[in-house]
Amino acid sequence: MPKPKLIVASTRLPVTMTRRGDGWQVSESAGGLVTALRAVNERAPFTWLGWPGAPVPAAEQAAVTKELARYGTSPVFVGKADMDGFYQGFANGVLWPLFHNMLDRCHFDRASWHAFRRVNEAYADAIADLTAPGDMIWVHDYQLALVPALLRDRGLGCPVGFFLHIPFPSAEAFRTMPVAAEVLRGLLGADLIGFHAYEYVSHFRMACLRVLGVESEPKQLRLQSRSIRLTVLPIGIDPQEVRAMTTQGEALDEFSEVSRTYAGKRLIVGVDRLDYTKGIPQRLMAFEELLRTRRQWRDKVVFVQVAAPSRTGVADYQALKREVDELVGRINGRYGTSSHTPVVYINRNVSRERLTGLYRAAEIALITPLRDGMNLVALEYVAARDALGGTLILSEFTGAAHCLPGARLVNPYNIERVAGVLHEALESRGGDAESFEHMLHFVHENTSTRWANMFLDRLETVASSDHVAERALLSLRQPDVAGRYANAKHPVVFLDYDGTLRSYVIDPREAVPDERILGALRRLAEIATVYVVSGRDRATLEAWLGHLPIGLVCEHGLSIREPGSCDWQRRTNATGDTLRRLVGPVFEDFVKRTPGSSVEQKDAALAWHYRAADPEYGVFQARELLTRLEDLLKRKPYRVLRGNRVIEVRHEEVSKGFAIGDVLKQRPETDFVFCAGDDTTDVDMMSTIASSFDGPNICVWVGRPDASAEFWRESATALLGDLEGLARDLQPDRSAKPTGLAGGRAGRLTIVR
Ligand code: ADQ
Repeated sequence: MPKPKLIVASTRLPVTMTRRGDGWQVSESAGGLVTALRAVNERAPFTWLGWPGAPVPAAEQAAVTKELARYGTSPVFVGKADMDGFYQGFANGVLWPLFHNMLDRCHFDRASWHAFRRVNEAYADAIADLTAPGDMIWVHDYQLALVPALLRDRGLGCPVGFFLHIPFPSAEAFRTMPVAAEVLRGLLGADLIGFHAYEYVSHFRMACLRVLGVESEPKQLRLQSRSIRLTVLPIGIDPQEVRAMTTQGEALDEFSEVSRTYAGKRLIVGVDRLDYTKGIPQRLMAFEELLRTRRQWRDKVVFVQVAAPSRTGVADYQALKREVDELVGRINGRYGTSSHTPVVYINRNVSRERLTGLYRAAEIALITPLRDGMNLVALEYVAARDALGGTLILSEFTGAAHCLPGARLVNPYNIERVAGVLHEALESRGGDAESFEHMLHFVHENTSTRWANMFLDRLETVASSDHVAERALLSLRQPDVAGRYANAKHPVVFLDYDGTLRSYVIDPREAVPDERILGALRRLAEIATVYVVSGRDRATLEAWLGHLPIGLVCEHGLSIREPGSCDWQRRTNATGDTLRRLVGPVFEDFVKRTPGSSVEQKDAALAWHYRAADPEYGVFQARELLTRLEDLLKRKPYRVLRGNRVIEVRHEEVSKGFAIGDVLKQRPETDFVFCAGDDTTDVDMMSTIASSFDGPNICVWVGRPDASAEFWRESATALLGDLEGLARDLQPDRSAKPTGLAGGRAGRLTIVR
């Protein structure tokens, strides 16, 4: 069996293909992610999947793929038009400004959104092609936000991690996006989502609640059939590499040149991509304000701002470049002299070595983005200054501000205050050594290697906490498995519906069975007695599956409709009367206290719905109600079920386990049972089979391994493949065609407990 591998996906590859004459040239790039993942390669080699940097004609794709494989990378080929819509149009024209809280810069258009979807699908296809069961997938950043769910759609059951490198905006901002729900659903395909700061997690949770009505806890979000872990993991850098750089080559040259050129002057540095989120104009204005209001610094301070050109084809970025050029001209015009230029503006890429030398020469770093996921420059500055110490003036709106309390935090919009803090920093020569020491400690502890390893450890934990090792992935081809039903003449199949037969959807009304599900059930019903055992009500099951020759169990086991019959039989005498007397007043009290909530009276259950209540307040009230019910129902024969924005109380006899126990009692000839489920209510079915059926059986958990079932399957789609296989493999026994109860007659169930 091939070894499980890691697949990393990001928009760009760590190498870029450029056309040279008839062929292609590969150049390696060194971004923060490349550094971070270098160490991962030492842990286990991985394949890095992404766009090679240029459109590649179909005829040359095989050669390019082969070349890229030499670098451990694999290409996703995307045409120019789609790439434009995906990258410039939606990713950078909508998600980038929106996630940085800059709503007025969002330019939403449907065509770009469609291109975004198509490119995310191309990534999901490419990943699915490379993946084998047991592999792990790590998807990076907002451009690939839809990939996790698209991987689930393709039936992949491997652990999928997603890391968001930029902030997550407040729910209020997020929900203005016309496709907010689709983007969230895309992300929720992941098993683990990483953020730089807790603030982003809390925004994300609020967006899930407000946009999708999905509740969560600080560290996880439970969907019907699986959990998504949320983790705060600020990225780091490689401080040892920076430290080593400072003592040699270009970094040392730059340090010496800058120190010589500005000898006797006080040096402030700013380094960014030229992006409107980085707050460069506001920063220049703050520096201007310093020179205007504190004359003593006018010929003594030099501010070196490096701004790497970025997204140069986009109008907003061109306007920003003009604005910065003008501001630099204005400040130098006003405060420059023949022997002194206050702002040195470098509008190009500078090598990492040169940047390190520059950081090291500057006693103050002015890093004031309006919003920034983390900000690596802040960390690089601290690492480069090392034992020299220094002052870091940092925007409070960066992820780094959450980790570097030794920095002087500022609001970049408050120009006068930033100027004031600059003044204080210049006054207190050398900065505060203790504060700097704290920051240096953080930078050396929280390295990029540690970041990547911790993320992967957590992703592995997600997989192993689900007992992957103990539970086997179902394969009908295995002799031990196939042997269990090879001679079965009276097989019975119990299938949960949501999350088991039909993959998870956020709005339960959308979970209509498709042709493949209906076909599989129909074929299986020709040779086995099939029951769909669901929490859904009668009407829904009848509407969706009522025309098939299968049995239906509704409301978690309240009533059964036998195969071939149109009548529903109620399984228990338990009525809702006692329950209404006991729990009704409490529910009514909560309805009064929670505007928008309501009570639903079911046959043998009572439910409190709060979907229409304020999402946040609803969750709060639900927690209170659960505590009240726990007290009230102690030692009483009732069970509390927590569903999607509903709390339901029902008699304990109303359970899927009791229901299938009754079916099996009525069908003593049963010689094989197949059972599949995916949520807590299905555990009861598995326990009933374990305790009261001693023939051969196969119990399968869908979505992940679970202690209650011997086997597991990655997804509903994968299970469907098994059901189709089962329908082919089972030996039909026409004489025992199971249309009803034993004897082939649609009988009536009258089971009273
Ligand atoms: P960026 O927005 O690119 O990253 P940042 O974290 O500051 O922002 O990283 C920039 C990198 O580019 C740094 O390593 C810096 O040294 C380098 N750089 C900047 N200017 C340069 C220049 N003129 N020449 C050469 N190199 C230059 C996104 C998010 C961040 C998050 C990172 C990592 O927006 O918030 O910190 O991803 O998760």
